[in-house]
Amino acid sequence: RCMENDLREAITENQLRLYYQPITNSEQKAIIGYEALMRWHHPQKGLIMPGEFIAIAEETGLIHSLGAWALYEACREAKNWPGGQTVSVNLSPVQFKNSTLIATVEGALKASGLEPWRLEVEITESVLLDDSLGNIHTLQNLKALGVLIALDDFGTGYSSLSYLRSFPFDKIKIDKSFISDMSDSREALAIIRAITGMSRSLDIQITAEGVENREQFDKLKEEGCTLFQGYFFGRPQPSELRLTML
Ligand code: G
Ligand code: G
Ligand code: MN
Ligand code: NA
Repeated sequence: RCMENDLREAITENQLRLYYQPITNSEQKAIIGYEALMRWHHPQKGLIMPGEFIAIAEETGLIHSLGAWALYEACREAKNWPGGQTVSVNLSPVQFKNSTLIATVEGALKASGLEPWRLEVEITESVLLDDSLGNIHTLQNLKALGVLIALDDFGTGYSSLSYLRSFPFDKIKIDKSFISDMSDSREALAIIRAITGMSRSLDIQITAEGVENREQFDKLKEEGCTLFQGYFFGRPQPSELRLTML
């Protein structure tokens, strides 16, 4: 497996980078956080996106070292941000189900000195499909460390909404497909409304992902989204080039 060997080398040869995409509040005045998105600077092939290597990393188990690296690196870089913004790190389901996760998150916080409330982990709702006690324990252990927990790509999985009751997530991120379809799909808009309506009664913050224009931004504000992320505000960039003002 050529890709597998290359990926192994990516870790040891320092070819991985995190790019940071800004997340803003509804006043659109402040950047309150960044999502860390992994990039691979391959010495021959150039820039490789996570869509091309995360699945292989999961199949081969390399995701454990990749994921641990991302947690340590994100905390280390965020510690240097004068604005004190949060940093959101995506967790693979494989990582989430692994017993070493809590120690890894704790290690990243300790090594960097980052305050735990400045780290947010993002998990996809598909992780919670089985609704098992193990999931709840993992979420509780993360919570006990003081980190924030976001439910990512919301609306794309089998939204069994019952788990929103079993565990208090800090944020829900509406999948970008609903935002891109919102203007010509009544169904997409209806789902956005259902999510924001529910969030109001559960007191959970809603992030709209993939906001690409002013029209979408205005509409989503009107619908009650409170946090926004997308190319309209800024693209993912290396830490030193990240957008710091809107
Ligand atoms: O920018 P984008 O192409 O970066 O990301 C594509 C997908 O890859 C997203 O679904 C994102 O959640 C995932 N991804 C990006 N970075 C990471 C990472 O560090 N860990 C994991 N597990 N997934 C990531
Ligand atoms: O982890 P998640 O699946 O949410 O990752 C977000 C993905 O969405 C990343 O691949 C990121 O690069 C991408 N993204 C962020 N903003 C936009 C946007 O405005 N439009 C589109 N099409 N993709 C976006
Ligand atoms: Mn994400
Ligand atoms: Na998402």
